[in-house]
Amino acid sequence: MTDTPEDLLRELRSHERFLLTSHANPDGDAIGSAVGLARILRSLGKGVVIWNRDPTPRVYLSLPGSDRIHHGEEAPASFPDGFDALVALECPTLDRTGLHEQLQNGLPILNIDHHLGNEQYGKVNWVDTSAPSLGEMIHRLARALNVTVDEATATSLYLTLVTDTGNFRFANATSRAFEAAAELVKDGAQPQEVARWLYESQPESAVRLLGEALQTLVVDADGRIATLLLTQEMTQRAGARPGDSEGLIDVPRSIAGVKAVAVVRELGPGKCKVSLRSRGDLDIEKIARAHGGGGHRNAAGFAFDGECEAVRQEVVRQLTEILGS
Ligand SMILES: [Mn+2]
Repeated sequence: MTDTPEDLLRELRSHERFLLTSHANPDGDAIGSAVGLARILRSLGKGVVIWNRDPTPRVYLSLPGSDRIHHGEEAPASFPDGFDALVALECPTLDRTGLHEQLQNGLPILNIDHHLGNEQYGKVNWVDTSAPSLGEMIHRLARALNVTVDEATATSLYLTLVTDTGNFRFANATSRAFEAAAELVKDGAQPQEVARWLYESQPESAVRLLGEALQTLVVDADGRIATLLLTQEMTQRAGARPGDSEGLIDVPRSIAGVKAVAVVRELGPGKCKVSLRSRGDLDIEKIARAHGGGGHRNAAGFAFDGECEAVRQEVVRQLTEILGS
């Protein structure tokens, strides 16, 4: 565990107007960490605007404050002149924001992340790859800043632990994850509410999309690799909207004996995005990194040009290679 760096605390105390951003296609950790940090900084009297390139997935919109996140390629009002610092959350490179060009404007960048391979692109960099979620780091930051964590902030940060640890099932469900969760519940986090948002608020289209995707299930390598495809045609048939495929990857992952899972998502003609998950020591991050993507040892993703089925076969080939025989 790395201590909250003094230089980061100094930067946070000395600036007044913060722009917070996170990665494209934000997940629960990206949203919960940003909303939590925004509340912490506001409680210190600072001005904060959150700007993500992509909209907040529907499942997280119940989180108080998530509806105030600015999204799109266009900058929020008074950016950059009305700001004096930029905080990048969960981004191993500034590229991952999808707003790289807009964010190159001379504002000091405070880089807070828990991904392997972070490129330390900030004026200040706090990267702790052993943190179970970025929200756990934000929780520690709140303590270092002597901020009292209120109920809404605690719930935001608790949500990051639930989503990044797969509901406390993944390898990162460490004692630190449970300790942070216990502290946050003491501070007023509402686990039942979070569970209802995440697991009992599915739109019909998401369930229909799951039905479409499951028909493409292929299991390879003697039952060790499971893959799904998600084409634009399937998305249209299900009437699905962005965010409806969140959590889809956990379904093939639930098959007994499966060590690695891939979902190949068609973004446009000849353009795909590959999401990978693995169990145990199997490091799929290196595959993602070789293709210009990134992530963690057990969860990573990257963009790949090609037709879906061809991309699937290539991904299966590479997964088979790292699995060995
Ligand atoms: Mn994370």
